[in-house]
Amino acid sequence: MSKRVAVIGAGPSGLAQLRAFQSAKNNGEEIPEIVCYEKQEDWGGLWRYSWRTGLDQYGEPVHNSMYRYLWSNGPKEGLEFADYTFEEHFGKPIASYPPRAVLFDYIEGRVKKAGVRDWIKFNTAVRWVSYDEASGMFSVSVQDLPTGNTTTEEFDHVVAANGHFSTPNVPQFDGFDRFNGRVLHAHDFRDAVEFKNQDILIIGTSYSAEDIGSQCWKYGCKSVTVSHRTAPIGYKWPDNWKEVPLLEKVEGNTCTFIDGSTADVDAIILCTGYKHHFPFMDDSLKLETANRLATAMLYKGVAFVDNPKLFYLGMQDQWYTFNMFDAQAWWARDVMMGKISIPDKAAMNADIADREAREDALEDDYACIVYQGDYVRELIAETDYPSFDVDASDAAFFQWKKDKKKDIMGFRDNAYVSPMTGNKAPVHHTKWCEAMDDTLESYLQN
Ligand code: FAD
Ligand code: NA7
Repeated sequence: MSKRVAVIGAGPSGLAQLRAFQSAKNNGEEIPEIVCYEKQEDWGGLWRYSWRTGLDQYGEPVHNSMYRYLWSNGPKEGLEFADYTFEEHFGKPIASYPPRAVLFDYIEGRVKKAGVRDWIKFNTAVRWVSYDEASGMFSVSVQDLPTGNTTTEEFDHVVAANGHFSTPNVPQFDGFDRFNGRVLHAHDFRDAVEFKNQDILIIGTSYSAEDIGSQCWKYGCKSVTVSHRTAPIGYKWPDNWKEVPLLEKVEGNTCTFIDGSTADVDAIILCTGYKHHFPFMDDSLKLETANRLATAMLYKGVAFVDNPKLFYLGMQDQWYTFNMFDAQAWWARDVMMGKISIPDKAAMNADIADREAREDALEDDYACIVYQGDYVRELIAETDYPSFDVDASDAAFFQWKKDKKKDIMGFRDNAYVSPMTGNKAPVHHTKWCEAMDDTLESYLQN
């Protein structure tokens, strides 16, 4: 097979694509030549922690949005790889909410075993992707960051796996330019200890708001105020935590909210989400979508309708993560290898409209979980990705939602059943609130 495939990014989605091809190769199939471009010096995407913020040593925007002390925000039983279980990697069952370093180790374990590192060009940023109708090929221009040299190569297919939680959405509020403390976006948040003994204001009500607030609380901030645009989060928060309507203005250190109430704070953290950002894509190839379960422009949530030789992985809002990226990568692989055919454009657009309508009709988070679980099931049924008990993953997510409602600062102390092995995770040795050491060595102790 003389085809060539470019994969952009070596985070969980890009690595899923490499593993999908390597698995076909292992089964004796002839696979295309794969070149994966990764702008960082190592793999793992967001799970590879970096202390840097702003621009990196090459003047490149820092990709990392994760912070120190981050533990999985959902149970690991919802994200487990079907072809490489936690038990296989760690040699024993482990607790349900692993810290970042533990999940990085797990992600890395699978691709180390697969032996795909040589397919990746590290420190290489993709600068431009265009498509030539006449030749039917993509041109991919990349820059080697250490030398600055730019080169261009031709590919039959491109897989964009560059993530969408890296370019911050940064609204502005009146008085920010005169605020006497630090204003930062979640993307630049690194260490909760910085906010010890401080009163902090968080804007936003989703995962980053919840978790960064909880981190700051755990590591000793004086108070947390969370400002919402749509609705409060509504958990039973600790006494020094309150929820207020949207921020109206800031004068000195005093924040005034739209109901007229005020709070004096030392720092403001914008947990206002991220943008799908593809500065390297020609306009005709650029994905434009909201952060939702049914992405616009993507047939089966993966193939770009205007040019289905191009695939986007992991561009959905995410309940399911690693095993959803796998389902997408195996499906995209089989399209590229001619095992799955792409219908005409009208049928692809009908597929997207149907997914959007079904998402719009969902009534609550539980329905969203089932919707995305069904999507994973749909894709894996079309490939040889090991099928697994998606209902059991849904069940772990359901229980997680209930556990959060019961005790928002204690939900990570619970344990769930693996959909892959059927084994229940052990309860972690230390309560999340008291576990200050989040190293892999500490987490794995019995
Ligand atoms: P990423 O992990 O973002 O990887 C993309 C890769 O592409 C990066 O390595 C990047 O360097 C590379 N890249 C980007 N642009 C270029 C370019 N131009 N050229 C070359 N390479 C490029 N998920 C969970 O399951 N559990 C969690 O607890 C969880 N916590 C999260 C916490 C935070 C703060 C954030 C932001 C996300 C979290 N997620 C979590 C979701 C996360 O999106 C996924 O787990 C996963 O990292 C997505 O993988 P990805 O490969 O699609 O993207
Ligand atoms: P999300 O889940 O996209 O949430 C963004 C939040 O920001 C959400 O609560 C929005 O409120 C709020 N938002 C966005 N713009 C504004 C403005 N202008 N004013 C006030 N509030 C605003 O992003 P997260 O960072 O929390 O999570 C991203 C991923 O990181 C996630 O998958 C996790 O795994 C970790 P809204 O509800 O729209 O009113």
